[in-house]
Amino acid sequence: MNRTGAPPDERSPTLSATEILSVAKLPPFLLDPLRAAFTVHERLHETDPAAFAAVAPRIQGIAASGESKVGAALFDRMPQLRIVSVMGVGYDGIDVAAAKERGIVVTHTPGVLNDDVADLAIALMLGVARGIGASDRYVRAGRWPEGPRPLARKVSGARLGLVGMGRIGQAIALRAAAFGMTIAYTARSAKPDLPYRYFESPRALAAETDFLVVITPGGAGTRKLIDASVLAALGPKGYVINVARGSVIDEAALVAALQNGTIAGAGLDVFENEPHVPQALWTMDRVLLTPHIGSATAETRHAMADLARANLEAYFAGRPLPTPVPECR
Ligand code: 8YV
Repeated sequence: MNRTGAPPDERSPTLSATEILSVAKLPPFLLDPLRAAFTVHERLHETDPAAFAAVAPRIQGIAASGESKVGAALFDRMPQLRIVSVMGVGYDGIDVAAAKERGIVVTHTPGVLNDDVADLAIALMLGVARGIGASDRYVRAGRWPEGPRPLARKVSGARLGLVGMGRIGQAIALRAAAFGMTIAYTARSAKPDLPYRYFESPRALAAETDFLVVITPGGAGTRKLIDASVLAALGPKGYVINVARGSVIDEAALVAALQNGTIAGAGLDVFENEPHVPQALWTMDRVLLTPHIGSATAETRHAMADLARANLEAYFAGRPLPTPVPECR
């Protein structure tokens, strides 16, 4: 028996009656506790539209991932929907304006993934500059006896340009400082408390940068922010690292810039049309590619799952939300 006198395995009657739709393939360490607390319909809108139509009028919460796309059309199927909890810091796939119009709050999981995403940005920067991927393939192909690999590019002491200086941007800057890098950034506005040089545009920043690291939110406001002109400003010795969203870079322009030698290389964790990566990049040694793994460690994904669940539970228990998105605060 627990403190309320109910058997320990009994769900709270209010919560268990609350119906939740998961709109993404969520990990078991989020889905299982959600199932224990709520009635969860797993991607029913995709797998069984008829069954979804029957339950949609009762659904009060959505559990989503950072890549989920949810907008007015889905909201309108669920008149009782009150909360969208995103397991991810990015929520550019959620139409927050449409949610707010319908009295739906949106929450996300900031903070807990800063270290991992910053670590991956550094790993991609070092990896592409030092040719880690290509070197690994060289050894595995038994080619070392042919001779040494071409000389690589030194990272320590180089110029880092951050596109975005939020929580994760600052975590990247701290790490880069330990590599003796000169750090500059662009963002919507200067952050005078930070000791880094501010540039008003990505193009101006790129012109003074060796490694341009993109870590700004996705969405309409940043779509194709990094275009052909920014890549041209970065120049033939410059590298692009993207750990933000594929939408922030004009991918066709990036592929062309890599093919033409307009820039030196790229380390990419995110793409315009995931999980599809332009085939032109597959064979290029001057790029390092990872499949959107910025936050993908066991420690961090568990922390994100706990926070995503805490937001849902707080909402339905009438407690303050731990981490609503800024527009819903
Ligand atoms: C994950 C992400 O891909 O946090 C984000 O914005 O893109 C990622 O951490 C995803 O959201 C995990 O559910």
